[in-house]
Amino acid sequence: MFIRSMKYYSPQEIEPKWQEKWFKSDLYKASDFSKKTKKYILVEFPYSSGDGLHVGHCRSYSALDALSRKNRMEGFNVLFPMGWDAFGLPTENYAIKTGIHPDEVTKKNIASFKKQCLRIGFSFDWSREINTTDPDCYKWTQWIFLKVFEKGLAYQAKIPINWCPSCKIGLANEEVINGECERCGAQTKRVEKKQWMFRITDYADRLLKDLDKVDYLSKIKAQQKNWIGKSQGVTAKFKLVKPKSEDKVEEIEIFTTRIDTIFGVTALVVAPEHPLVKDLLGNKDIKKYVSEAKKKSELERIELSKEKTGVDSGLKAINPMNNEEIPIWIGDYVVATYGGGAVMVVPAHDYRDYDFARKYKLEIKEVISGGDISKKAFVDYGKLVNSGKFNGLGSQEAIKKITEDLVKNKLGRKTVAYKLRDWVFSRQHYWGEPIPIIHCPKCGVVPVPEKDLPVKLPFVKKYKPTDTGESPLAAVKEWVNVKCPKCGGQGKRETDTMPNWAGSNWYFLRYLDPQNDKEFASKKKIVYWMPIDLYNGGMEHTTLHLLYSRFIYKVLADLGYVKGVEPYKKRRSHGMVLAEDGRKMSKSFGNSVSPDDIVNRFGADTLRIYEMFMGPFEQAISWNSEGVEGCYRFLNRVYKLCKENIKDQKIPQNLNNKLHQTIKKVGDDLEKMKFNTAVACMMEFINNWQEEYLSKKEAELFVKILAPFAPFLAEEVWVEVFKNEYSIHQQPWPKYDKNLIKEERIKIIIQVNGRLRGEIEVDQKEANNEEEVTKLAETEPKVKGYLKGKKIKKIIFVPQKIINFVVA
Ligand code: ANZ
Ligand code: ZN
Repeated sequence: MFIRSMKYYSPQEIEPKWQEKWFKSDLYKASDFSKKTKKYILVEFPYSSGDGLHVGHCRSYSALDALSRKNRMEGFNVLFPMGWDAFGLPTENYAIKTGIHPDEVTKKNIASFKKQCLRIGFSFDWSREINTTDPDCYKWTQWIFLKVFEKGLAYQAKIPINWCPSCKIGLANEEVINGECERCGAQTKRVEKKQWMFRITDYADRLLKDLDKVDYLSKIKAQQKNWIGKSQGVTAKFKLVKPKSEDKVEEIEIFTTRIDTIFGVTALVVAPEHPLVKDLLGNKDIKKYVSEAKKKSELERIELSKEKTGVDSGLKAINPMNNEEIPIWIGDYVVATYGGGAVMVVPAHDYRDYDFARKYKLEIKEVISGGDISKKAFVDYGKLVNSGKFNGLGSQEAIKKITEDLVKNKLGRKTVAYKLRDWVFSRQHYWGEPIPIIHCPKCGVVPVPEKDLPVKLPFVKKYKPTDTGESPLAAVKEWVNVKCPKCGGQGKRETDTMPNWAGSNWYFLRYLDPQNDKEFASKKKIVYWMPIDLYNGGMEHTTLHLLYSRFIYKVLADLGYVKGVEPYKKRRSHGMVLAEDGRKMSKSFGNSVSPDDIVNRFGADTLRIYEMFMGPFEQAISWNSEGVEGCYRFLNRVYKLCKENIKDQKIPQNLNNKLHQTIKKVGDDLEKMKFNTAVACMMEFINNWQEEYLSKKEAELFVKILAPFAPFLAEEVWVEVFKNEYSIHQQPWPKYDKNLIKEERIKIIIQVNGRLRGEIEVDQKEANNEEEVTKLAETEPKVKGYLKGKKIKKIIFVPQKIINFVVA
């Protein structure tokens, strides 16, 4: 009803028309090796789930599309590609539920995502579209696996995974809540499984250092640094008291960043997985404690707010600095895989240790002065006390001295610890890239020869996970049994598949040369296009995807396949789009907004403008229906003005100034990714235009800067209303007249006790700023005399007009 009442603007008529024409005329094709300056703008490709495009995707795509369009108009050779991340669990689960093959599900989902993208008019170069489940594409994902393997960075290891016996899948730590499967609520188990691992930890230092070479949002850099988690510290050895001759363990190595507190150690705590514990399982309490700990995920165990638990091992150790005997406990807040899996407990100076000591009545011994340890742990640096010959030293100095002592006596060494773990690279699922490895009883692990790639995923009827935890591929005998490429004997294929991250590790390289069947991309094209000038994606991908893909890029760089050592010059993130009720949009809350719905009712341009206008790009914002309608009204008015408020006459000076200021601000804001203020500025401009007329030439300038935001409407006006040649999106970006962008100066009257005593001129913005105006008015020579020696009792300020000092 709302739409029918609109006399002029009909997105339903104009949008399909231009969508088709743009697509047919390849308007947004990027050209390899063009002399123009290249710009590679990338948005994260979507996981092509059955839910379709989300308004969150549209926020990122609309904004980066606007920037791409503007850069094209400025004469850059812009590459703005799109593809589909399509392997993974959601599709597999959907297939299991419905009985439709994942391949079919994927094809259907991709078709509908693409249709949505086309409807919204994103200027992707569709000739470069990729799909990670296409064998021509995953051939190269497998090839990269082989390169990682050849470089010695892929290995197999038995590691514990979270296993849900009901879903029969391995879960990531994040998917286990209080020991239960997030999907079905069943108790999960920790089971050991042989997995493929990538040695990303070998690259930890470079992944950290090279952050200096890139321009990422500072919170993104901070998150990457935290995730890598580099800690400089000391490994110290604590000898066991009177080890029995058959005991294998004679000493315990602990990692600490606070060796200055070593005189305050009142216990050691080892992880339940520590080798020492194996020999103690005869004790019922210990056995019970260890098996309980195994149920918890790592994340739960280290959660700071959780109560710390432990059990006394009965063993004792000796403090290497003062030879005191201390008890050894077993506690699950100690992580097995970090710093040796054992800690020295200093209750007086560490929060976790403090809680632990309070609970189990361990001694709390102050060795750093400055706090009140009867109340809580004092964790800052300070002066040493109760520390023998080190008393009086500051923490930093003491760390140096004590470390030297330990090193000299072979009781310790300097250590760098990283939080980063090697990357588990296998999944026991069907819907992923097969790992290109053959196991041979004679030759062991044999890589599939490059000429035999891709190892195609076999078509099967049953892709449910198996009871044994093996991938469903294990049941496909004809596929599994294969000749060993080395000796020709009977071998078996690896049946694990790659994780969902595998395709997204390198997909941005495939866009450069998507049809190449000799290389993942030609070196010449890589040299021309890389690095990516701007990469936008969700904050939730900051630590995993971003880190993984940087790692793979470095491996490829070390092997000479790519240019530079960092794939992304600049990384930005958009905030989430929340539902109108402020919650996350979700099917179960029934509060989702569908982009299709908005396009049906208001058109794609309204959706785009609204998503850019809704708020600062990097902030999470709730959807607001009134805001959508407001944007629709804006576009209506633009259309109407373009038809009605055009006159061939000289444009009023004020309006002309405003126009050029708008051109400048919209351009600047786009570069700074301040999309919301760019839209606001155009809205303000049409308020001015509303009361006046523009010549067609001037109106065209405005329509050009609107084009990146509302490409359909702008094209319609450009071609059908102004009768110009197709297409507005190939017009040069307008230049503003420098002389016209100077802000008008505003006159402000200065009064003292209500009498006119002077005046000042200030910029438009300053004229609203009481503090600024007061400062200028007080120091105005003519006014100064009237204020001298007087006390200002009150200031009355009327923005843009008057300031009155009331004095006594
Ligand atoms: C004694 C101590 C005294 C510590 C003190 C801190 C303060 P970051 O900075 O995160 O590296 N730690 C060492 N290994 C651990 C493990 N496997 N699981 C759990 N905690 C472990 O933290 C280093 C600190 O974390 C180490 O320094 C150790 O506690 C603990 F007043 O040692 B500290
Ligand atoms: Zn063999």
